[in-house]
Amino acid sequence: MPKTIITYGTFDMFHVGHLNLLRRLSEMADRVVVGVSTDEFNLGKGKKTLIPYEQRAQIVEAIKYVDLVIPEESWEQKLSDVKDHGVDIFAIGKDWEGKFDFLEELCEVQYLTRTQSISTTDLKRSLKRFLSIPQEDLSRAFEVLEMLRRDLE
Ligand code: C2G
Repeated sequence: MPKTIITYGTFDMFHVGHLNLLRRLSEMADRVVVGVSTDEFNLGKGKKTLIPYEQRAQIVEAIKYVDLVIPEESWEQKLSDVKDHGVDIFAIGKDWEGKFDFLEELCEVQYLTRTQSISTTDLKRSLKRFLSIPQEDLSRAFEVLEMLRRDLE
């Protein structure tokens, strides 16, 4: 019997950590279903995404390891999703360890090791740091770069 696996996530600023997780899921089952958190649901999680839901869902859908994308709109939907999609395995990163054990009444639950040294939070922090550089410092930096470029010509 082909196996179905499901996971959920925001997948904002898609990076290699997200890709590694989705690849792992495709190695654990024949069919991969991904619940992508809607913008409204994320606000409830205290998360404001940079990339809107429609685009995040399109990106995840385009990943070759993924067979189906569904919107994640509530915490409660997981039980019915597992039933509706005939899920055999629920898997998610270890940052959620123990949080979804209640699903064990319906399917296998696995918490997977995360990819080290990459996260959307860190990417956002770097972007914020870059965007907080005073305008005059940025223009000065570009002037210096321009002079260097001319010298190297
Ligand atoms: N992830 C990973 N390695 C990283 C970063 C993320 O393996 N370096 C995994 C996370 O553990 C998660 C998935 O990628 O399983 C998606 O991560 P997020 O987009 O941060 O998902 P999150 O907002 O935690 O949403 O109902 C559950 C939630 O929807 C999970």
